[in-house]
Formats: sequence, C-alpha cells, structure tokens
Amino acid sequence: MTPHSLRRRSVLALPAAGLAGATLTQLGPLASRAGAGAPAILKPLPAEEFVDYGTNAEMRWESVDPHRQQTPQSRLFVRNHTRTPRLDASSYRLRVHGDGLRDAAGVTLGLDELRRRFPAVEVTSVHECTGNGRSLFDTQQGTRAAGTPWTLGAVGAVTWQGVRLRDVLRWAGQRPDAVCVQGVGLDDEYVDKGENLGHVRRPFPIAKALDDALLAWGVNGEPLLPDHGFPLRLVLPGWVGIASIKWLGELEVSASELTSPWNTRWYNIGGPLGANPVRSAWELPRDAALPAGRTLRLTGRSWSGAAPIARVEVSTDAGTTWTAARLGRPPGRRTEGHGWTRWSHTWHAPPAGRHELLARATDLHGRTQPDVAAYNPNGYFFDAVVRHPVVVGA
Ligand SMILES: Nc1nc2c(c(=O)[nH]1)N[C@H]1C(S)=C(S)[C@@H](COP(=O)(O)O)O[C@H]1N2
Ligand SMILES: [Mo]
Repeated sequence: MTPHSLRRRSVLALPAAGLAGATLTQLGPLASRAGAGAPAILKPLPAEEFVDYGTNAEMRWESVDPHRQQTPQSRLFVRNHTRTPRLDASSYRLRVHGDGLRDAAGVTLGLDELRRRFPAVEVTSVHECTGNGRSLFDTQQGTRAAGTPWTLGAVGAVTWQGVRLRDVLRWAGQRPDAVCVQGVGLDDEYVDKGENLGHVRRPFPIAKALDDALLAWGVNGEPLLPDHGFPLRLVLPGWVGIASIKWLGELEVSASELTSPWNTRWYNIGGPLGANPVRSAWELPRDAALPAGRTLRLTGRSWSGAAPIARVEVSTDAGTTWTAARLGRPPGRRTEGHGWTRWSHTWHAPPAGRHELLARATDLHGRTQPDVAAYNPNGYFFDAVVRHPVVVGA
C-alpha cells in the first residue's frame, strides 16, 4: 500500500459525523497527514475489491459478483490524471462554445436547465481505460510498457442516465460545418514532467457526438459519485475511457480539427484511438487456488467497444484444445447500447498442478482476440488472449 492510500483509508475509517465535527487538534496526527493533501480518490477502496495505485484504482476480478450484470458504481475502477475535485451542483455550469456554433460565444447551462430542456435517456456501455491489461505486455509478452500497470480491472459495465449530446448541440446552434467537439475537465491542470498541459481535454469527431454521445449525471440510477465525474460527465459509449471527460466544464464545438496532448501524445497509435478492442476476463485472481478432482464451474466476461459479443471459446489446457463457453442470457434490452457478456465453463475434475486458463471472444463485427497484442510504448489496447495461471491443489 502506498503512504497515500494509507492516509485515505485512515481518514475514511472515521465516522463521517465525527470527522466533520472534529477539530484538527482532536484528530491529531491523522489530521495533519490528511492536511498534507486531499486524497486523489474519495470513495472507499477496500483491499478485497480494488488494487489501489494512488490516483488510479482497478477492480479485482475475483470480487465481481457472477450473478450481477452491471458494475455497481462503488466497485467501478477510477482513473484520475490529478485528483477528484469536489464540485457544487447548484453553482455548476456547462459552457458550450466555439466556431462550430452559429454564435461562437455560445451558451451556458446549469444542471436543472439541462434536465428540463432535453429528454432524459439511459444508455448501457462498457466503460474501460485504454490501458486496461497493460501489465500483460510485460508479464505475458516480455515487453514492458510505460504507465499504470493495470491487470484487467480497469473496466466496468454500467447504465448511464443523462441527455443526448446531439440534442444539446442542436439547441446550442451547431453549424453543419462543425467537424469536432472537445470536452474539457474542471479538475486541476495536468503537469507532466514539469510541463503544464492544461486541463484534461480531448477532441472527438462530430459524427460520434451526433451518434450516441451523452452528457451523463447518473450511473445505474444513482447520481455520479465525485470520483466518476459529478455533477456531469461526457460519455462516449464503447470508446477509450479518456474520451469520457469527467467533471465536464466546457464543450468546444469547432469548424476545424482540434488537437490536444490526449489525442496526439497519448491515446494515439498512428492516429487517435476510438472504440475499445475485444477483451475477456475470468472472475478469478491470478494464481487462483482451485480444488483438485472436483467439477468446477468457472465464470468470466467478455466485451468489445464496438459491438455485442457473438461467441467465447475457452481452453483449460494452455490453448491446445478449445470449447465454446456457455454464454449467459443477455439482460433484457431496457436501455440502448450494450454491456458485456457473462459466460461460464464447467471444468471436469482437473488434475493437481499449474494450469493456464484462456478465453477468446469474438464480437458481432467479427473482431476477435489475437494471440499476441501489438506492442506500443504506452501499452494501450492489450487485447491478446490472456493466459490466466491457476493452481489446482491436491
Ligand atoms: N476530467 C477528466 N476526465 C477524465 C480523466 C481525468 O483524469 N480527468 N481520466 C480519463 C480516463 S484516462 C479514463 S479511463 C476515464 C475513467 O473514468 P472513471 O474514473 O469514472 O472510471 O475517465 C477519463 N476522463
Ligand atoms: Mo484511461
């Protein structure tokens, strides 16, 4: 555990009321450590549910409830470039401006007005960081990549509540020659190796804005937590996580192409990254200890940024033979969009010893998982079939 996460947990362990009422002297050393800097992530990160990297935290796959389709917001991974800001919903305003609007000065909207003016929608999506699986470039392919060493837990499937970006853009007077939109976050400016790069921001094509992009205030029927973008975030369903700007303060609608370090320097492999690839995970820890000589029902999930999953094949003999996994019934389509697919596999009386479990999914667009993921220095898009080690006991 980092000193940072120790600090967070000590503070959160105090009853909320006690904390609010306590003075610095009452809290003693705890308070002075907390005073050294607010934690980067505000929600609790129990060690059984999360791997805590300080400003980022990933979900542990072994903590996923196999019977539950959606990821509860409390369990969702967090990726912060700096730290979660505490924003006030009543004074919050979104500014929409730029030369892609009839009046470039644009408009400003509060949350109430946003809710009043535009029809509310619900969209399900798989929310995932571009670098999910990054550590596997090292552990599985022997080519380490720079960045947070996520295993496979920088992902979740949720249903968002909000409004269509296209409705807001039409109302704001979007011109037909607008080519892109850029969301800008209200979190602190991001400083990389002494260079201030300004607020986290990333442009995306107008086509995505007019297709399924959302301005979301809710997740699974709850208000967004501060860590996930309260009071309002952009959601670009199926796209790289960075596209879904949290704590959205500004939308620039532009008649010419915009760039930012988040689509040129990062989240770019020969071009800005868009839809996430196909990936799969077993709901097991790495090196899971499993009983020998018993019939085991193993579960996992597969997902794709582009389309629902069509099929999943699994191998329990390190890839020599493959069988079809049993796919879970897709949840009733109450919302637009698509989440992930749950699956299971019955492993009959495995012998004692070390084994590798593999899962390979294919989506409805025919995209599948390769044996080897294409290396890139920032470790994006690790989509190869993961060789998941388990130990079957005597
Ligand atoms: N304003 C802002 N938006 C942001 C980020 C950020 O640091 N600041 N991180 C991005 C990245 S890289 C990811 S993967 C997702 C993570 O969203 P989550 O923390 O709600 O899971 O938010 C994106 N939006
Ligand atoms: Mo990300």
